[in-house]
Amino acid sequence: MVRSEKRGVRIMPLRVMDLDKEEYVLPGNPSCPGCPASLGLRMLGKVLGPKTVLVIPASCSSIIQGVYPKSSIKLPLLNIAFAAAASTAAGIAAGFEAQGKSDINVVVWAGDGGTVDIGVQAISGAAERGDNIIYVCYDNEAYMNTGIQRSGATPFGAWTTTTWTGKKRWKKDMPSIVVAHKVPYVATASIGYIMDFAEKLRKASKYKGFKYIHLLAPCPVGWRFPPNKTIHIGRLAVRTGLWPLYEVEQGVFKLSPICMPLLKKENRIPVIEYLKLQGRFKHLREEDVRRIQEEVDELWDNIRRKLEDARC
Ligand SMILES: Cc1ncc(C[n+]2csc(CCOP(=O)(O)OP(=O)(O)O)c2C)c(N)n1
Ligand code: SF4
Ligand SMILES: [Mg+2]
Repeated sequence: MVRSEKRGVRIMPLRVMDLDKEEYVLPGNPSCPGCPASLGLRMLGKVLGPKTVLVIPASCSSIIQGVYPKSSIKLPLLNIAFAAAASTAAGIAAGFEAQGKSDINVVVWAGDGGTVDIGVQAISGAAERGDNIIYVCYDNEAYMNTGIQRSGATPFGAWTTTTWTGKKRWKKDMPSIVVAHKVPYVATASIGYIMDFAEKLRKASKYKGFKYIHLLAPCPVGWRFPPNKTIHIGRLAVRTGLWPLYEVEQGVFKLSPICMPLLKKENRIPVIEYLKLQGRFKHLREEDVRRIQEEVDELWDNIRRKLEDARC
């Protein structure tokens, strides 16, 4: 590994054969078919390995983990109140540091409700202090575990049980909020590109300080699509430009290689191709779809500007 202030951490690309053969999420757990949370957690174990402690606030994942004394997750795990996840992880990391155990990954694995709404003050505190943790938000864009209520991460237009006619507000840009704390590593990822997520997890583990990965996690139950389409929807989110994959390493914005072609509008799939596959968007009017498309095009104009600034 090479560490450089300007270029960030440079490591050899991760291959499937480099992943831990061990399964850290056991079969037979209570996740729904096609669940993105169990898939993401499975990959997390395979990248970070046994020297990992998980902190999980209330969410679908706290159901997937099982009921004490049984557990489907073969890693030390603390289930914690929503608002306390980042601060609890910070305390655990400080404890390990005091004991000279610097090789243990302390990871928060939290939903979007537990992150962008309820957990935000503890995240901000941990990020500002530079606490040595990895925070992963798996974003299924609603409070799924309690029956699909809208969160700050629910996108514009989406149906939830508390936005019957479609959400009227735009999705909260949590990765940018974390970037504003000047932490060493922030990245976006999608379950649709699982090896990209794996690579970003590995990179996060090489940095000391607060690391944040925001993982888009298409949920068949809440988004209303068949369970065999989780990966497809996760890829379409990226390829329409709705969910750009990027890293901000030591303050430097980098578009992930998968997304480079999307800088040209003609390479982006129209957003309607993503929206029409999901029941949560079936009520959208043509003008709603047009607004979403315009928002995406504007987002990519901003990305182009950011890349130009980074080159200066
Ligand atoms: C303080 C508190 N309020 C409400 C709940 C009920 N609750 C449990 S899980 C959950 C939904 C969490 O949503 P999110 O963080 O997005 O995770 P997901 O369920 O989508 O995986 C809620 C509201 C709780 N456990 N604690
Ligand atoms: S509701 Fe969605 S995120 Fe929750 S367990 Fe089911 S598929 Fe997974
Ligand atoms: Mg959620």
